[in-house]
Amino acid sequence: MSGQISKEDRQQLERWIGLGPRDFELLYSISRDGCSPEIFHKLCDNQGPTLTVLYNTHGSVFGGYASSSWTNPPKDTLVQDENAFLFQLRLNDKERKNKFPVKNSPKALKACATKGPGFGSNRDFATFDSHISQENGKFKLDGYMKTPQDWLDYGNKGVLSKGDIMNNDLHVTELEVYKVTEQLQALTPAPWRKIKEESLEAQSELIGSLKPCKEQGVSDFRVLLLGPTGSGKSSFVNTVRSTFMGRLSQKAACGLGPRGCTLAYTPYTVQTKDRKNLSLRLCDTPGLTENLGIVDVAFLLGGHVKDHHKFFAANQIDVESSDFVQKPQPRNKIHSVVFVLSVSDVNDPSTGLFEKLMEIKTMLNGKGIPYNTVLTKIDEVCENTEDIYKCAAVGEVVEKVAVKLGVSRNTVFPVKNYENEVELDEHVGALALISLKHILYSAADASDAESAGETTESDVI
Ligand SMILES: Nc1nc2c(ncn2[C@@H]2O[C@H](COP(=O)(O)OP(=O)(O)OP(=O)(O)O)[C@@H](O)[C@H]2O)c(=O)[nH]1
Ligand SMILES: [Mg+2]
Repeated sequence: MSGQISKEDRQQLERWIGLGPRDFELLYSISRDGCSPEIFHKLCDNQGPTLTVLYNTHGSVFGGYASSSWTNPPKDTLVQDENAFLFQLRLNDKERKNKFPVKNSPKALKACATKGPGFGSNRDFATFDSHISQENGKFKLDGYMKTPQDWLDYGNKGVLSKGDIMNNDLHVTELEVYKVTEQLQALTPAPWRKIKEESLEAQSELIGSLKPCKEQGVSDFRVLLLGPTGSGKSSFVNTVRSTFMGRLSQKAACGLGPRGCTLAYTPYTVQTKDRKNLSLRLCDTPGLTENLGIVDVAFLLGGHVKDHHKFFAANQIDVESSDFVQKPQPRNKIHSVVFVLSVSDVNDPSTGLFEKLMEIKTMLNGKGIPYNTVLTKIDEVCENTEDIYKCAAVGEVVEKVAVKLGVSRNTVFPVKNYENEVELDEHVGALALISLKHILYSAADASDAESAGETTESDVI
């Protein structure tokens, strides 16, 4: 549906029509097609139910619904319509919702080849009777509306004057006619997850406001990314960084190779467009099990591993080496863990990966460190990132991960990382931000609980 009518007004009209969800297809717009009876009839005749909506220069919105088709007889012809009604949605830019049902249904509509849409036998409401040009962005329509007390064929709201409906003024910026049809359920499957639509800016601002508890003397949440080689950990870092920076960032090296790409433990900062750091370090790690063993994960959680330490072939860090931090500061410890798994990791039964993840999960539960799962490469299941929450196959793979890890589904977040794109994509960004928001919510909860003395984290090893 294009056109000016808002979602809220459309929902109100659906309720007034009373036949369940409707689709509104814009057939005619005077600003787009010109104000002309001939064009109106050419575009709107024999289309079934239609909605005519006018927007006047005072910010008032009103019109009429016809469940019978418009036609183009040479002379004025009355058309029967039991379901027709006139309505108002706004007066002087303020919400004002009124429905005026037809009283005299055999005379509900007046059709004529030389006129625009008309309602009522003596034309309780007429739109236009000739070709009208646009002047300074408005059309001085030559129709009229009688005051509701004089309406013969439509409901009468008693005290309302025509000024109360349309300011007694048919200078309009727009007149639209929509075709109204049954909404096909198949076109709008119920989403497997409901998501509040929020702009990237609003989400970014909210995420930017999340900070660790002051009492702990820690300025950043350390978020540890764990997952097998090639699952998309480094790509997730780049995707989050790109979304905040407003341009593609390739800071973390990505790629596939026999030995994996990332070898060092690397905490990344995330900067906003105006170069302010978020209270966040996204800590990239080498591929779990191949290059990073469970004991090293425990060391990482406790803050015992120096930034940029290189792991290789799951060789455990030497606790005597200078890269091993004997007395970690609170700021080195991990506040939240993200299991980064790709769709194919979930479906690959051969690696023993999930056994390892369950071991780590037990460790995290013991330490009171929260964890979430980011499910990458979701484009392999659903090509269109806009449809992720409507795509049943994505819902299924999310459920599969949740069952395999023994976690609730609302801790598993499908994402598509930047990998082939050279420009930013708002849907890719939105998926990344939703996951990050919840990762930080859980880190903030744990941080609050710790400073309130609700957890007793035992020190690592
Ligand atoms: N199609 C698609 N490809 C992705 C996605 N995320 C990552 N990739 C690709 O997968 C490959 C591996 O991604 P990385 O981010 O390097 O994976 P990693 O988990 O950091 O791997 P290691 O550093 O080896 O442990 C790269 O070629 C990426 O371009 C995604 O969401 N969709
Ligand atoms: Mg990597």
